[in-house]
Amino acid sequence: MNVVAGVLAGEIAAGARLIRWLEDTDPRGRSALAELFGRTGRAQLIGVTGPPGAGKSTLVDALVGECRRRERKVAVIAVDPTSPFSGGAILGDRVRMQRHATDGGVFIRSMASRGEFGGLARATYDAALVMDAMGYDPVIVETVGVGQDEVEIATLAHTTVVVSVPGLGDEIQAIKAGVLETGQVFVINKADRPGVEELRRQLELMLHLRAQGAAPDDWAPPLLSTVATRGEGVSALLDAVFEHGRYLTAANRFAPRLGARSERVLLAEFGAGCVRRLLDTSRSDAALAELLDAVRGGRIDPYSAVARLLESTTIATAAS
Ligand SMILES: Nc1nc2c(ncn2[C@@H]2O[C@H](COP(=O)(O)OP(=O)(O)OP(=O)(O)O)[C@@H](O)[C@H]2O)c(=O)[nH]1
Ligand SMILES: [Mg+2]
Repeated sequence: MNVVAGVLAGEIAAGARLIRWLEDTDPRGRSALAELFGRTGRAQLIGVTGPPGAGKSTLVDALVGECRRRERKVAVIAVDPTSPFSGGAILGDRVRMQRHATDGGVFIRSMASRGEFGGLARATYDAALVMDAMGYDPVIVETVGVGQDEVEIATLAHTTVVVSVPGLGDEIQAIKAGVLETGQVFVINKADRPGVEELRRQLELMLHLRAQGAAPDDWAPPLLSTVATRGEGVSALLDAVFEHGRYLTAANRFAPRLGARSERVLLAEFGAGCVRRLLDTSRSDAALAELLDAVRGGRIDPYSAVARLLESTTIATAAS
């Protein structure tokens, strides 16, 4: 099977294989992606984030159902909650998502947390590109809003849906600040629970404060409520999300979102590549090996060592 042709034809097996290659940093993945890249940039990437147990998966599942009713091909990236904050829920997610398992218009992928910093964000970016090239639109990414990786992923999305729930105490505190400031659609899930009014007041205040620093043509984030388990409010939520997609397109901000993301990937990958090369070089370069040894031995602080590296010709050769 030609993977590129398969992905462009929307074949799930081809897409799954390419995503696996990319996760494993198999060189075939990068070259296939290079061929596909021109066919990306169409899908609206929707991040769904919020505290553990907020009902994100239930909500995503309901959004998938709503997309299918509207005859949209929809993909989901579920970031495996391997963090201690939310153990165990992924199994439930899988069971719930099973009802879409035989529907070719739905493509669901789980991503496990990577050891390296930012690895999860990159794997998500890669998978989203593949799904986009396969013709899925929207692509929904579910993340638990607790870590830096999650904020990274939220900033990857065209539209970030911030889910909060009543009854956690200081609800606003449970949402990562970066996400609160950048979210485009706010939703109170579990609106069948007590405490909805208090939470609504908190969120309205936050949005009010945010609006004071906004330009007149900036998007005004709506505040909605849902009962995901019963599908209530889900259609209105999807409307709001698509409305934001149209806003971005009209304001010429749709493509730049992904472009900015690609630029960050470039810089991160370039940095990692330089470090790899530097370490390789250190095997044959005595001065460099000595400097690394001095840092390990505590004879020089790492910042001074970096300054020395940047001045030396070694790094210039290593990076070229
Ligand atoms: N009462 C009520 N319960 C809900 C609602 N939405 C989800 N739940 C329940 O809340 C629990 C957690 O739902 P999940 O969808 O797994 O939540 P999550 O945010 O994906 O959880 P993690 O991925 O572990 O962070 C489940 O038992 C759901 O049935 C709702 O609107 N009302
Ligand atoms: Mg979940």
